[in-house]
Amino acid sequence: MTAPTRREFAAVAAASACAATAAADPPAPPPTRPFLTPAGEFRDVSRGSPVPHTLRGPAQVAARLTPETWRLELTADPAIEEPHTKQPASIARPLTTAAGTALDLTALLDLGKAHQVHFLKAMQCLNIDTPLGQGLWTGVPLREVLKLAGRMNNVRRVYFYGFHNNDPKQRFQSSVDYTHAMETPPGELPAFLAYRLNGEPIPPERGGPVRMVVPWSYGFKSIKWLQQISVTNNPRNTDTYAEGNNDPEAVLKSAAFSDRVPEKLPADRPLTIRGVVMCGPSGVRRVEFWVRRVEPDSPALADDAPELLRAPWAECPLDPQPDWGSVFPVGVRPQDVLGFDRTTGRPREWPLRYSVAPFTATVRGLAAGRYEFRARAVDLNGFAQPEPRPLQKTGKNGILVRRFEVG
Ligand SMILES: Nc1nc2c(c(=O)[nH]1)N[C@H]1C(S)=C(S)[C@@H](COP(=O)(O)O)O[C@H]1N2
Ligand SMILES: [Mo]
Repeated sequence: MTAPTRREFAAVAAASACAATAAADPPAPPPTRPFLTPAGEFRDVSRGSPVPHTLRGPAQVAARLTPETWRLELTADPAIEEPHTKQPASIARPLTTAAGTALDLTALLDLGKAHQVHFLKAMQCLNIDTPLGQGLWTGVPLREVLKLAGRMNNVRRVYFYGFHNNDPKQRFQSSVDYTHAMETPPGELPAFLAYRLNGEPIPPERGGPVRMVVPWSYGFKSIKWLQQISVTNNPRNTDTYAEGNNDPEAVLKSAAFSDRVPEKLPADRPLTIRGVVMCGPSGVRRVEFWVRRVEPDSPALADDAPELLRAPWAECPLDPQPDWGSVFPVGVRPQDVLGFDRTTGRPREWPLRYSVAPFTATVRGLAAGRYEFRARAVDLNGFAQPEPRPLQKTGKNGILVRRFEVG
């Protein structure tokens, strides 16, 4: 899928409008993106008919998608599978609407008073070639919610899903294994139930009132309109995305994503091309770029073409870190955000894991002609994008090609 995002459209339109109205002036460089994407400007990936976030009024109330009506059920999956799985999962205190024990938003926010976490995460779809948006997400770790159920037995995975019109065929489901849910290693981010995005309640389009956020994974694990958690002794991953030939345990790949560029650029001044680099668990050593001269009939270059592998890739600087005090919403101090140092209020590593950081390439001295721009990330293991996982169904990290003409 290559349809431009709303912001990319705006940037390209602004640049070409400027060129058309003032021929003597260079096209304005695309505006620098805000570090946090406003909730309404994320690219939306929502299944369903009708899509749950379009429900209004009584339909929204009936779906329990308002803050007052929202409930979370936490139950044990009774399934067994002879001969190997003889005992079903069990929990001491199920939370169900039938028994009046389901968790409501007030109770979840109360849990947040003791256990709330904030962190930056860029949402990325495994099947779309650029990240969807980056947010400051606030909520309660999944492990704290699971503890409410008391003693558990025979639990190997945690399945979860959101509202989907009570039509099982429309259910969009995901999961994590028990260990990932409960044992967050130091410095790692927990899977959590988010109730705020950029300091505001999560709007329906982004999965509010409550959304699961699984920091290390692609978007399909971050279930919107969360309403059901079911612990299971089924050892299998039954994620909806597995049905689409995706690796349902893929973790985010480190990858650079360059922005679209205007089709025509001036010859007499440096060109500025921006983008963002996603930081997966393998980190980002550097971002590099390469500009290739092409003719109208030049064949496309594969990501592993010898010409590309031997090309003179140049280091592309990351932008300076933003002024954190002004990036975060009122009431969120940088030192309280996971991944930030408790005393200095600065990120402990940069780029921050599971978030995107902007980069800017400056290209000088291009003669009139046609070109392709590419940027790629090199991770801390020395792998240059798309290695070590060129298989795109394990993580979207193809090298984006931006074509333009100079002069
Ligand atoms: N309930 C539900 N959750 C969902 C989806 C969905 O269709 N239904 N889509 C998933 C996919 S595939 C992605 S990539 C992200 C997209 O998040 P966004 O729409 O907030 O950008 O949500 C995920 N969560
Ligand atoms: Mo997705």
